[in-house]
Amino acid sequence: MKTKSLPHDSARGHVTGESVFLDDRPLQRGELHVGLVFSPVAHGKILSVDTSAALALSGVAGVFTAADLHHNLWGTIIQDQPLLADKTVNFWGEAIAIVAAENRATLAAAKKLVKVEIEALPAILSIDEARAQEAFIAVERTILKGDPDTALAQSPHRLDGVFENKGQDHFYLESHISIVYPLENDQLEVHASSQHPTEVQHLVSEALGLRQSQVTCIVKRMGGGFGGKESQAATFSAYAALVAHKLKRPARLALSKDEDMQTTGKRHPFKDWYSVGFDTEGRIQALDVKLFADGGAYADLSTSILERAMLHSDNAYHLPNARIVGRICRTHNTPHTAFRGFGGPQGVAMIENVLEEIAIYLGKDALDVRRINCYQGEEQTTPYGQVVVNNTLPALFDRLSETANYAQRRTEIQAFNASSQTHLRGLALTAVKFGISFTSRFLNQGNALVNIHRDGTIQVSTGATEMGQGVNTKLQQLVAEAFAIPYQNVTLLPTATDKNHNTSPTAASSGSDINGAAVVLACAQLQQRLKACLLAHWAQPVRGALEELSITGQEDTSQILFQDGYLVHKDNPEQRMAFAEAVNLAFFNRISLSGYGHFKTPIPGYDRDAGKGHPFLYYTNGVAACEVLIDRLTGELKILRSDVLMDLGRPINEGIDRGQVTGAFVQGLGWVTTENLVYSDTGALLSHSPTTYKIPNIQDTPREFHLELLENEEPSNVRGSKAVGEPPLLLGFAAWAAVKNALSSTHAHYNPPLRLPATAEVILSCLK
Ligand code: MTE
Ligand code: QUE
Ligand code: MOS
Repeated sequence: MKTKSLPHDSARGHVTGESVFLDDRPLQRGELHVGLVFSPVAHGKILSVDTSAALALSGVAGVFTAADLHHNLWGTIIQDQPLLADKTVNFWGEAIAIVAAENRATLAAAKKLVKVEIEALPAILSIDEARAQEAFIAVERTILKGDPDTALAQSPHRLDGVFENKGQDHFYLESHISIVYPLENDQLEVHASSQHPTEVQHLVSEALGLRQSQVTCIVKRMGGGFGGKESQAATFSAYAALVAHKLKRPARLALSKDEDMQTTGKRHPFKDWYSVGFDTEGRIQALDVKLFADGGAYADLSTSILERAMLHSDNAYHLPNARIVGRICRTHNTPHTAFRGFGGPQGVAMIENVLEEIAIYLGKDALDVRRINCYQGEEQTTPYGQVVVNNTLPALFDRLSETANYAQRRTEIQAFNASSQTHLRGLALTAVKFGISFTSRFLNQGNALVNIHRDGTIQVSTGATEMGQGVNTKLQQLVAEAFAIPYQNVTLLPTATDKNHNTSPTAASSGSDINGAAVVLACAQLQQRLKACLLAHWAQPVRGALEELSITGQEDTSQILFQDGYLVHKDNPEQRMAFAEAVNLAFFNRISLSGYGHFKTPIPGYDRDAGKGHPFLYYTNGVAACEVLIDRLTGELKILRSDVLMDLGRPINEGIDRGQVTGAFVQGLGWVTTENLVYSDTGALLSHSPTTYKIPNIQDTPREFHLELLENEEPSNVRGSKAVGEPPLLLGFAAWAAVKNALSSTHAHYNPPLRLPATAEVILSCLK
């Protein structure tokens, strides 16, 4: 089988039900069911918490509050959030108490018996209110390039505007869950559905006052993460761990879908104020923009998310002069968190909307405006000072406008819109240039353990967690290719902090990059040892009874290759040894068959105080064209056709990458069109189930979908590949731009005040 499109290692298991998710683990003897008591107000003062009635209920094993924690403050970047609210509550759904019961029914009854007295206080629920009250988290950040004030004053044309985009729920199928087993000597075995096992380990140990070496976190797989299980998953493990540690019984905490949606963080809503100066062709001369993110009640990952939004405010377009200012609003919403794109989509939506508006203002085709602003050549510099090299953007634009038949369809759409009384069509082609690497340099490292067994099969473990994105399959392929053995002989182990420690979250699309590179390093050590061992054996095949091969690791072994299950002399294919035989040769000569690789991404990094630097190893680029149909009477939207073209370098597994592009693109479509989070005026989420929160279903996907990958190779990354997980989500914005294009087509220079998401209701209100 060609390994290029080897099926996802869970493909069969997910369909047959064989794949084990956390809640599939059988209950242990004495295992407790754990649940949380949540704040029923967005902001308030806690007057009292009375647990006596709950504790008195038969079948209740324990009720815990803030005072039971050794350390009650957490936060991935800034420690500002209590695990259990103590004096005040700052968002609707904030956890106040933990209840542990013998069964689910008792748990549900006991949660209702915990009496919390709260004096409600006025709540800040929007970016506007937070700005009015100057409620912010962390400091204001600025990226400055050139002289935007002068350039703006000297530009022939100028537009000023406000752009608003709303949040998005992760809608993973598996809600937050954790199971904790108490072991001897106060050790804990923590099973988590988390993208960041190391953070789980660290938070559990800190919250309970244990040493980090007493806590092991294991992640077999997640039923989806999408960023929602990057930071916040750790808290649910801490709650379950408290119960397991205090009561010395296994403890399981599983949120219901409604609890999960109501209480956990979402994609950050943003509101941006911009001024843009441009010439008569639409070429941008200066951009001056202020981005405001709704961070919610606590910092969570907001500072890094805002940073990525600011670093993507250029997207694929060269800005000769720019001022990009960012600020996080402190509101009484749930603390918002990582979500596929990590602020990138919010930055990109802002600039793509600006380009659409420039086109409307000048009466030009938006593709022409985008094409002349797109980064050209190999020397142009981003606002933060990184030079854009290996730039495939112009080629992507030019190829997709051809293959999607853009010009001809534009003419047809104009004719259609001129003739139809009931419908409007729109077309847009947007781009993505997504920076790959964490913008905090220390996160760009990974480690891998590769163990070869005596029958020639291999077990591999890294810090990468499997959430459906297929990282295990990619790592399996890298190992199988390194030794030229069948992929079936390579097994990926569950991620666990006792095998791979100090790991980064599987995030920033760099899971396969970083862990893949670490795996390749570990394999290289083993390759070198096996080859050196074989050379020594060939040099002296007959030895005395106690003579042992010895190797230094420095031997020149370049004449030996791994081919088709053998180690082969490159000049003499007759001279060869089967892989498993070579493994045994090494074993009997007491040579280590375990490889450990540590990789760090070779980048200088980003100085956030200066707003300058070289944060990214490379960019993943792509373009998408979307054609939409709007019902003028109802505002209803259909996506008629989407064409996606991406530069993913030389994919490790093309099938998995195509799946990632398709899934991310559709998730992006949901964000920009139907996924509408509706809150009560007191800050409770009303749309907290699939009946009220509309994610795309099969009917909402494009009727016609074309996906092509550009042939390329990324010289700086593992095996020439490029990261794929997040970037295609940002291409879903093409649908939004197409809606704006359709709405604007009814009157010359009409700039519809379209918000994001463009729900049917919003579309209807913009029809002129
Ligand atoms: N694909 C699936 N099926 N499920 C997920 O939860 N998460 C996305 C993306 N693709 C996700 C997914 C996000 S937010 C990221 S950062 C990457 O996968 C992480 O994995 P990678 O770095 O290995 O690509
Ligand atoms: C992209 C990301 C992350 C990021 C930066 C990115 C991310 C993440 C962090 C982060 C930053 C500081 C910390 C920390 C984590 O930064 O996922 O623990 O102290 O967690 O550009 O996806
Ligand atoms: Mo992905 S938002 O970086 O977990």
